[in-house]
Amino acid sequence: MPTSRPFAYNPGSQISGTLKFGSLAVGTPTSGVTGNPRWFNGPDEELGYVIAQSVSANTQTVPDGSNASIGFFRSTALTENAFISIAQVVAGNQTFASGNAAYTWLTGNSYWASWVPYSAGVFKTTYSGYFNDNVGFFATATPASIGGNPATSVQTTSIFEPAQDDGENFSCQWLGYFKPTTSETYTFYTSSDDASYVWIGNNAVSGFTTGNPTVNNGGLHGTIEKSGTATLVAGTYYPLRIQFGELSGGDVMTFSYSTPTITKTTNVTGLVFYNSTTNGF
Ligand SMILES: [Ca+2]
Ligand SMILES: [Ca+2]
Repeated sequence: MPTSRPFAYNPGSQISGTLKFGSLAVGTPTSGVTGNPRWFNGPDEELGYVIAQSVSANTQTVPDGSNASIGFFRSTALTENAFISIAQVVAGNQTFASGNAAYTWLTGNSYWASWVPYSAGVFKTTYSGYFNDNVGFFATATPASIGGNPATSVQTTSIFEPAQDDGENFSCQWLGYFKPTTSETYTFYTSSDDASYVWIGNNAVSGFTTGNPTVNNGGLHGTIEKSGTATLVAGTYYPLRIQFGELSGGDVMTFSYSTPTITKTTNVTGLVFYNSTTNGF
């Protein structure tokens, strides 16, 4: 996710290259926007969930002392409860049972929110061709059903490429979020043949390279397990990207995790989510 993004008051038709929510224009994903209408950077989304609203009559005071027609709210933490708390204030002290329920109300009432409509599971796409440790491969590769790998699928209980030989020269990418149940250091593992990588956190969305993965299990090899760690906060949705590829011979990818209080397991039930609008983040 971007750390902040540009907003403008736009009661007119949608501005090319932006999203329109009620009378708000929202720049996407991170690029600054210049020219008319006047654009404002929203609050840093790494620090909390952001809600933006249009303010009629140009009465929202902004830091330079002028007035604007946009106002922002930001939750105190990147957790579901913190988002619900601020959404309930914005909605006039309504009670929301979940972040998704709050998001539905907000977007239905012309607010923009950085909350994602989370659905259970991670979204897996399988592609023709071996990515060969080129993390940009997936952006232009062609989805295909290969062996036991559907072209697209959602994995909710474990994240894997089947241990059987599913063919040659293909790659898989998984996109979504990992929401830990505990605040501690998580160790993530992939056991793969051939290369695999895991990114947890904002690098998973943009800026991911073979130099900054949480788990680096790159290169051509038979089944090898590699691991890496990340210090996580309970209840936070961390962006998750996993890449894997098979050149020839055996093929498998198994994802697992452990912590000082959780025995190593492949079971991610209830811990992984994806945005079903984008099939990713
Ligand atoms: Ca194979
Ligand atoms: Ca292989």
